[in-house]
Parts: sequence; C-alpha cells; structure tokens
Amino acid sequence: MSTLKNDRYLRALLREPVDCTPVWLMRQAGRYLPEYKATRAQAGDFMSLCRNAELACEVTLQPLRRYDLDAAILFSDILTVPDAMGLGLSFGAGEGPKFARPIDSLSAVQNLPIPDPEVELQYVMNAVRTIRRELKGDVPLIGFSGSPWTLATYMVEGGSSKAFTKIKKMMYAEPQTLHLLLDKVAEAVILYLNAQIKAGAQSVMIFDTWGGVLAHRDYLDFSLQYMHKIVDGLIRENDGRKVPVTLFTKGGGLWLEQIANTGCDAVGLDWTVNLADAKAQVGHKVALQGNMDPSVLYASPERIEQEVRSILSDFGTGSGHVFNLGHGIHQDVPVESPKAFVDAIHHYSAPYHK
Ligand code: 1CP
Repeated sequence: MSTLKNDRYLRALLREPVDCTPVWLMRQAGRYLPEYKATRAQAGDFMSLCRNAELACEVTLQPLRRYDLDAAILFSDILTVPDAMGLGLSFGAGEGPKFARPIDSLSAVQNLPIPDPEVELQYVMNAVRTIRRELKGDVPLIGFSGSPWTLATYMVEGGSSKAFTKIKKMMYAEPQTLHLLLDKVAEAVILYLNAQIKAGAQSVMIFDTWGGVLAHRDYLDFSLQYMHKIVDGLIRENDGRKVPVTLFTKGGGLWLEQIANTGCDAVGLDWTVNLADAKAQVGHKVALQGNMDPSVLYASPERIEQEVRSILSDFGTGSGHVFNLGHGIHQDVPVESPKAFVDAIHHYSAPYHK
C-alpha cells in the first residue's frame, strides 16, 4: 500500500474520522487560473492538452500549488470516451464540444465499438500514472467519467444542448435504441474507470450533469439504472485500500435515497439541497459531497466565510462530508476566492471533528 501524507478526503468518503473537513473544487483546473490559460496556449488546443501527459499533469497540479486542497482530479474530459468510440470530438475556438459523427440510428448504435482503455484511451492512463508520480503521495488522485445518460446527450445531440430534443425524441420514440446505447456506454465506462484505478486513481467520480433534466421515472430508467450498473462493475479495492465511488447528479436532490441505494460510497449534491436534510435522509449510508453555490466565489472573503460556516453547521458533527461547490467553478471568479473558501473550511470545520 502506498502511503498518503493527507488522506482525509478518502477517509471522509468512507465516513471514517478526520481532523477537519476535506475540500476540493469541481473543475479546479481551468480557465479562472492564468497559469492554466498559459499551458493551454502552449498545448494549442484543449484535446492536445488532454493528450499530453506532462501538460495534463502540470494543469492538474496548478490549483494545488495555490490552494490547500485535499485532493487532485485528473485533468481530462468526460467526452474522451465517446471520442474513443469513434464520434470525432473537436472543440472549436471559443465554442463548446462538437462531434463529427453523432448517433442518429439503431445501426449507428449497433456499430459502436467499445474502446480498449489501454489502447484508444492510453493517453488518459499515461496522464494518471504521470500525475500519481508527481503528486508524491501528498493527496489522493480522483479519476472520473461522465454518466452514460450525460455522455449520451452529447453523442446524440452532437454537442452541448439546452432542450435535449434529439435525445428525448429517441427516448420516447425509440427507447430500445437509447437503452442499447446507454448499455454500451456503461460497458465502456466500467472498463475506462477500472483502467484509471489500475493506473493509480484512488477514488472515482461519475458526473451526471444532465440527469436533472429527466422526468422522475425516466431518471431512474435512463440515468440511474446505468450508473448502478457501473457501480456494480467497478474495482472497489486497489493497492490495499478501498477505492470510494461518488455519484453526482446535478439536480438530483429528488432522488437521494435511490442514488444512495446503488452501493456508491458518496453522493454529490448541488446547491439546491439542504445538507442537514440530505444527511438525515441518507447520511447513515453514504458520505455527502458539496454543496456551495459556485457563484458565492464572486463575493467578498467575509461573505464566502459566512456561507462556508452555514454549510458546515448544516452538516454538523462527525465525518462523512467532503466540502465542494455544487457544480464547477466559474471561469471568471477572482483567483483569491478559492483560497478564502478552502482556508475557511479547514479552519471552521475542526471543532465539528473533536
Ligand atoms: O477551453 C478550455 O480550456 C476547455 C474548458 C474545459 C475544461 C477545463 C473543458 C471543455 N473540459 C475541461 C476539463 C474538465 N471537464 C475536467 C477537469 C478536471 C477538473 O479540474 O475538475 C472535468 C472533471 C470535466 C468534466 C466535464 N466535461 C463535464 C462534467 C462536469 C460538469 O462540469 O458538469 C462536462 C459536462 C464536460 C463537457 C465539456 N467539456 C468542456 C466543455 C466546454 C464542455 C461542455 C459543457 C456544456 O455542455 O455546457
């Protein structure tokens, strides 16, 4: 077992005692950091940055040099999996993601290959191995993937979407086509996350950014069912240590009970959920991650501190809380704000762990 100098993030996910509440930020590497913009310019474009293990490692470590974070997250993107399935991903300058060959028929789904993560996605595994080496055991490394539903929205819509009309049309007009797609993507994600774990990821998180756009039963059938399949297929122990799994559905506050029942270790919460209510509902089964509104980072350090203290008091005493934002950090927040946020969490949480 390789030792960690700071393992409070892993301990909190397993609801084991900690000295203070751990924290990391969703999208902690990114455009709000001037050094990220410089490295990205050096790489040329976003996918070249992802494919270069040394540069991906560099941007992974950048936020850790500035802030006292308790975890690093692999620098990559959820859309690497559909790219490896042959859809042809590109990011135009100043635009969102685009797929050259979106999924539009049953035969397109039937012809989709399931990528070998050590071949088509070897660049991601190389980044994981490089980052683990450079972290030198300071903090754990988080691996991640998109949920099958969230990945399928990009694969069917051909890029970002607001109304999700193409995938919802498929869901209601040709549900079997969508189920086959989700099943294949879930298969690909299991192989991908297990390869990340074998390469050195010490916990994994599944981002279901768009699960919240689904109707109640559709969420259970088309999103949660496939995340459950992934949880069942994951390696849960590696290198003598448990590998905790976190599920995050943005807008998923209505389904906390069902998400917690998948057998995951932790549930990520957006800011619409009250942490005290969530703890009362599922805190005996899972750890909770979240959940400050990312827009609070536009406020003064005093206001940020106040919000941190309220959320800490909502969770109350004991382990099982990983502090985070309720979604990714915005690209235009002052670089000083995450410092006020992280330091306040460590400082004000200690009494809750006595
Ligand atoms: O121009 C740039 O530099 C690209 C911006 C960017 C970045 C920094 C993209 C494009 N992806 C990333 C990195 C990224 N993406 C990480 C890195 C690790 C970290 O520091 O946290 C992670 C975990 C993701 C995950 C991701 N990508 C999600 C799920 C999380 C979330 O925020 O909801 C989603 C939905 C994507 C898709 C994506 N990648 C990038 C863009 C512009 C988009 C589209 C988002 C949309 O449809 O609105």
